[in-house]
Amino acid sequence: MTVKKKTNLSELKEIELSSVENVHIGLVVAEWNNEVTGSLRDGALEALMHYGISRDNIKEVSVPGSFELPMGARALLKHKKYDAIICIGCVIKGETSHNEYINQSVATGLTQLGLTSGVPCIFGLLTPNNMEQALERAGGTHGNKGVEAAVTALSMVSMGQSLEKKGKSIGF
Ligand code: RBF
Repeated sequence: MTVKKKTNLSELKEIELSSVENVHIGLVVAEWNNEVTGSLRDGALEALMHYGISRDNIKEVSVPGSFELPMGARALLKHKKYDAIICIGCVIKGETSHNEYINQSVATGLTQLGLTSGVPCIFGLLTPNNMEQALERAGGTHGNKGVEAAVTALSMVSMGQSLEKKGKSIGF
């Protein structure tokens, strides 16, 4: 299934970024439900480029499933090069409770990585009840959550930059 409704990038909020040419973003994409994660990835890439991030400054890696997203993020963090890491996955609720374990561990893992590294690790994980709900959020009637993940990543980079500037101005 192709992306049904594209998010209108021109309607995205303004984000103040200094030296945008020096901003590096890591993107970790889970292969499970790749019809969905592929659309989320495309949305994230389009949004990043809308804000002026060069394609050369975006490093993309794929991991087998969403459970591996924190490990993918950690592998990128080791390079100490990225200003934010966007993690994209889709865990569809099934007949068993696997989804609860995966979703919880991704949330905990990304929270820990972000807090310990100081690099925002963005939770771009869809947790729908079925494929229909997933597609609605991957370019369908509920927009594209990959775009939102990219906006969140750059908003956090901007927040970090603004604090650095303030620090300098008062002489620390
Ligand atoms: N990974 C996903 O990204 N989305 C899923 O919907 C998903 N469903 C799974 C269901 C079961 C029963 C299992 C065992 C794994 C599932 N995975 C899913 C894969 C998981 O994220 C991980 O790759 C594997 O468990 C190996 O660590």
